[in-house]
Amino acid sequence: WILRLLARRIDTVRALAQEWATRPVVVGTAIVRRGRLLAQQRHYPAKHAGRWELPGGRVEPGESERDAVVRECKEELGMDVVPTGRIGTDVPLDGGMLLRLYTAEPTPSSPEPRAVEHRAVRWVDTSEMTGLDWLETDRLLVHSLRSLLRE
Ligand code: 9L3
Ligand code: MG
Repeated sequence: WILRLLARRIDTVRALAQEWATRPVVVGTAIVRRGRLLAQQRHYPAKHAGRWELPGGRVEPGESERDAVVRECKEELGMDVVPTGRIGTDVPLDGGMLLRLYTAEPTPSSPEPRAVEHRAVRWVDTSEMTGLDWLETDRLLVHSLRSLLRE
């Protein structure tokens, strides 16, 4: 019976792991240049308007997370970026999604960021970063970015 009990436990853990692994992912992007982080201010929906976030969005079906980072930075900022790694931990979002943070560098020929769908974009240093009115989910992540920025 102990084996049967163990088998049932393992099934439960496997089901949970499966559920977690298939949660839709929203990628966020930490773009750092000359010791400053790029932040953008949301314009919509109303409940997020005026709050600051890291650029990014939903990964589309069949798309890799890194490709989503590149696509979202192009759509939202008009920038060309290269993802360089992952940082921080996954943060749960409404609707069962997960926010997953990537680091990225602008390509040498990338245009300057423009607020295409957003209210504003800004390169911030550590103290400006701390003072911004971040979305709660992003505020949890920006602490892990301090080491990337210049004091
Ligand atoms: N979200 C939170 N922080 C972020 C990003 C890029 C997204 N840094 C949340 C806001 C939305 C959801 O994820 O509820 C989907 O993002 P989007 O497609 O509206 O950018
Ligand atoms: Mg977005």
